[in-house]
Amino acid sequence: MTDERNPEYVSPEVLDANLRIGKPSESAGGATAVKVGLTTSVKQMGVARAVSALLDVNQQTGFDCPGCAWPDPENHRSIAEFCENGAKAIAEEGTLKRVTAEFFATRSINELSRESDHWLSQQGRLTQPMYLPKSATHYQPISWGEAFEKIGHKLKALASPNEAVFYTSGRTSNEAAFLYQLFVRLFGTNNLPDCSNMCHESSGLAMTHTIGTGKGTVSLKDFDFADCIVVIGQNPGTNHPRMLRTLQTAARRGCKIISINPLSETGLKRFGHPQEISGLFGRGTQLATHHLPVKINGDVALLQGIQKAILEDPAPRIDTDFIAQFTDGFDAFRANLRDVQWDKIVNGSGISEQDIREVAHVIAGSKALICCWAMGLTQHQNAVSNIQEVVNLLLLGGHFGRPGAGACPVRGHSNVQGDRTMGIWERPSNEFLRRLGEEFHFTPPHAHGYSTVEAIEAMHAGKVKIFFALGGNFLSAAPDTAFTAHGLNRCEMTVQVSTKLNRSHLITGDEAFILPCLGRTELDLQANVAQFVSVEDSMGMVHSSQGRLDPASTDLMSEPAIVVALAQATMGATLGVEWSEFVLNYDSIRDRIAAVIPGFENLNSRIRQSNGFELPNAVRDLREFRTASRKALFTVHPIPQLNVEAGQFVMTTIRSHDQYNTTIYGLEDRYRGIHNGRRVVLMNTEDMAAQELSAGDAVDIVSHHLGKDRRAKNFRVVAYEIPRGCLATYFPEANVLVPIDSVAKISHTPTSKSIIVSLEKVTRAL
Ligand SMILES: Nc1nc2c(c(=O)[nH]1)N[C@H]1C(S)=C(S)[C@@H](COP(=O)(O)OP(=O)(O)OC[C@H]3O[C@@H](n4cnc5c(=O)[nH]c(N)nc54)[C@H](O)[C@@H]3O)O[C@H]1N2
Ligand SMILES: Nc1nc2c(c(=O)[nH]1)N[C@H]1C(S)=C(S)[C@@H](COP(=O)(O)OP(=O)(O)OC[C@H]3O[C@@H](n4cnc5c(=O)[nH]c(N)nc54)[C@H](O)[C@@H]3O)O[C@H]1N2
Ligand SMILES: [Mo]
Repeated sequence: MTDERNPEYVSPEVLDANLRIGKPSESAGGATAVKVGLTTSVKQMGVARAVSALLDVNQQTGFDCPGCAWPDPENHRSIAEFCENGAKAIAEEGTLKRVTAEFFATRSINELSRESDHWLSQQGRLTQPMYLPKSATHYQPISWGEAFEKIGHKLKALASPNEAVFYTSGRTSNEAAFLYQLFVRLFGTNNLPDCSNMCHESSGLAMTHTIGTGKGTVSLKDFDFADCIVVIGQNPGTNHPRMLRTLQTAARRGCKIISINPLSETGLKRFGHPQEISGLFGRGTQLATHHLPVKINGDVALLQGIQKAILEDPAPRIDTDFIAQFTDGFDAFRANLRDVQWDKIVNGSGISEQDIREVAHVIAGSKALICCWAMGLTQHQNAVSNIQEVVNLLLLGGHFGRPGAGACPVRGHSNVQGDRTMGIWERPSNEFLRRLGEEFHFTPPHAHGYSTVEAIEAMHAGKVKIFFALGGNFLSAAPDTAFTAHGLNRCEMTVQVSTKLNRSHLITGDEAFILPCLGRTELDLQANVAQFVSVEDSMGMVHSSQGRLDPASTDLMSEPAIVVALAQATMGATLGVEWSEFVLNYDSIRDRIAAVIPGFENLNSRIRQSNGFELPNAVRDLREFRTASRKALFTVHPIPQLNVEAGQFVMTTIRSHDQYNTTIYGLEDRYRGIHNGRRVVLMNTEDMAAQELSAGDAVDIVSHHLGKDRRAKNFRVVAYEIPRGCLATYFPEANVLVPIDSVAKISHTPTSKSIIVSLEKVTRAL
């Protein structure tokens, strides 16, 4: 029996039998993107459902694409703002395949856990609530009422509310997120870790300290005025494909585009817009005018090199008025750069002094500079420094609070930014808690809760009894998969609110629940009235989202309804909180959001405007820096030195073109030329020769941290254009290698982009 409840935690570690390696593509988008997007949609949803869904996505009255948080253009959205990976995200949710009670009756969780992530992802939509009793081997159906009763009973019985952890992934709407954090705080804890802890946490904290806001400082229209755009540590061709259109428009105006990335990603080379004839059939527009193949985690060195080169000019082209009026710390910053030696910069970044000077020349000449970044900067030990160096670069030229310029952290999940605005955070500000408490007449808990990594450690220490997840796939997204699995196993109860089957349903506490919910694309009827929700994109635009597709099953609940039922089962009637009214009409939730969250005044009328509305942003709109000193801060950082021994490498973990985080759509990473497989490690050919490895060899990857080794078996070596000393492989297969105790300073984000590893050639029989 016990053996049956001890599944294997990670994907089966088997070599991909049919792996095929071709050449990386030279151009992104084009006819192939349309073909793949449409074929996937039709295959999953059938023609009628596919057409209906694709016509509705990101239209002013339709639903918000669950693909990414890149904003939609105002007023000129073409019919079906087409995006291959958006189409795939919609197809995954709109699929006709179903996971039913019979599915679970015939498969134990142990059997299911031996299936690959791809297989799990492709079984279709969850259709009814399921329950895994203590010691049982199979999930069984349960009614919604009974499920909430059991969960509520368990929550009420805890010795302290801090023994429960409430995770959120970033697809949750503002309405659901607001209710969820309200419930959790009324219940008595700030244990609200979220996917942001593993994503842009470093960006938020780095910017709050230096410029007084955790959000980006540009709007989409600023891209029309920029003369130089830096894209650093981000792969928009795959993860934010609609951004390529923005870059294309800028490139056609002659805007310089600088890519800083260890890999030369296809999406930054050329782009053919699928809605243009020339885009479908031509070679596409050249995007990046410069590409710097920085070493993994060489960004601080590189950015300091660029800044040093700018300041070394006898008449530096910097904005001295801005620096004098709006900033602090410039003298110390300049003194530090004077002392930094060029050989340290060149060694640290892997880029020659000449190439750095050339790019510095372009940036110094820019009158309106935008820097965009994503996970390539945020998931390192020195992630906060990485982002503060980007801020330094922008401050030098005064690129804040002026048209066409600013900081642009490109968010991942479609409402991850909104969830934070709604209060999903384990470290809420006192001001937020004060307003929440005043509106709902209670004293919210002030002690900080657990972040994602802290929650996993607390599970291990036996301090967490109940883990509740509103979306996401905590097990596979988190670092150190085996460690996280043991943590979840130690919980008494785990609950997953999900749309699709994933590994977090298989690695559970003593008792487990799967609560299936409506997705973005689906009609949400409450009391026979179609409801809509609101979301905030990466640039602070708030707009409505309303699904129209028939729900995957008649037994799904909406996320707001689930949160309300959970609250009622746990706390019964709460004075001053009209839980049942909230479900009947989401306007009543929005009224309370408007009362608590600055910038959301009159939400119910403004959300009904055709393009929604823009949240205020003091840096962008007023050139106001709300730091302690009311000045923007230059900051000084050491060039990081990772402890890499001979024969070891720094490895980054990346997304393929055919996945959404832990949901694996397929096995094609078309732009990188990798087909029919995912267990690959990309390696420089000179490193391969030095390690006596050939393309196609089977290797285990072993990570090394504080004397502890972790192993992921059976990867194939792929010769790739990547700087020496660097390796790349896919997330989430590699998460077993990410040490739980290797996190970014200040933000505690797992260091998934710089793992110290060695490769061991497989000698066992294959
Ligand atoms: N289709 C699709 N869309 C998505 C997602 C998805 O999985 N699929 N995920 C969503 C989410 S949650 C997020 S957060 C975003 C993620 O979007 P990205 O951040 O673009 O995703 P990653 O694949 O992690 O890519 C990181 C990029 O950084 C580069 N990189 C790696 N290490 C370094 C480094 O040390 N320095 C520099 N300069 N670059 C480095 C990699 O080569 C890669 O190009 O996308 C969102 N959109
Ligand atoms: N090694 C490594 N690890 C990483 C990263 C990395 O780059 N490298 N990236 C990190 C990042 S940036 C992120 S954001 C995290 C992602 O962490 P998560 O957000 O936790 O993971 P996802 O894979 O996006 O979650 C997928 C699941 O969400 C559920 N789902 C989808 N839509 C909905 C919905 O509308 N409602 C509900 N309730 N559920 C839904 C489905 O059941 C699906 O199985 O992973 C992090 N982990
Ligand atoms: Mo993310």
